[in-house]
Amino acid sequence: MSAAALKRAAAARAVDLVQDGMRLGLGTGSTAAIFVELLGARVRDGLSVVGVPTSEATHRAAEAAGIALTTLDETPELDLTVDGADEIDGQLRLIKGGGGALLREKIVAAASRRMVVIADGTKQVATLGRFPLPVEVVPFGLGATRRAVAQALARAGCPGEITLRTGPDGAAFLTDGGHLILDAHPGRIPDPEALAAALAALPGVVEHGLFLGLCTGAILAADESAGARLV
Ligand code: ABF
Repeated sequence: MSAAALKRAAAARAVDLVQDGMRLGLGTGSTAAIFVELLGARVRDGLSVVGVPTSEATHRAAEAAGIALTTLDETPELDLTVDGADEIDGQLRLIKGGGGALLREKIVAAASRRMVVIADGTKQVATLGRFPLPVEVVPFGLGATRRAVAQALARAGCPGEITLRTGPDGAAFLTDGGHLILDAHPGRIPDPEALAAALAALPGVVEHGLFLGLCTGAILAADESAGARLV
C-alpha cells in the first residue's frame, strides 16, 4: 500500500468513531485532511456534527466539505479530536507541529475528552526526537529565546542544532498566530516530560510540539494489516 493509501485507511477508521451529535476537533496535515474529506461525505449523508478546526487551512477544507463549524468560545468542551502526528511512541506521546499548527492543535486536543491520532505506521517510534521538535516563539527577543531553548535541550540531556523555520519563499515561516517556529534537532529525547516542562517555563516560548498525556488512542495504518489497526 502507498503512504497515501495508508493515510486514507487510518482516516476511514477514524470516521467510524464519529457518532451523531459529536463535537469534534479537526486536525491539520495531509492525513487529517483526508479525515475531513471523508467526514464531509458522512455529513452529506445526514450525520450531524460540529467541528473546531485547528488551522486556517482546515477551516477552509471543513467549510468546503460542508461540516458545520464552531469555536472553543461557543463550544469549550469537545468529544473527540482526530489529528495527525509526526511521531508517536509506545506511551502515546507525540511530536506534532511539522505543519506549523501545533498551538491550535494542542489547545483543541486539551479541550477534548478523547484525542485519536491517525497516521501511517512509519510515524511510530521507540524514542521521540528523530523528527525535529517545533518550538513556537514570539518574534521579540528571538536570539535570547533561541539561546534559552538550546540550554533547555542541553539540560534535558538532548542537545542539538536549532534552526529557524522558513517557508517556500525563504522568508521566516509565520504560524496562524503570527509567531515563529524554531525546529530543534536533538535526535532523541530521553525524557520528554522534563524537556516539555523546561520549554514551557521559558519566556518567549508560546508552545512546543511535545504532546504528552493528550492522546488517548491511535490508528496507525501499516501494510501488514488489513488496512488500519487501532493501538
Ligand atoms: C499535523 O500535521 C501536525 O501536527 C503534524 O505535524 C502533521 C502530520 O501531517 P501528515 O498527516 O501530513 O503526516 O497533524
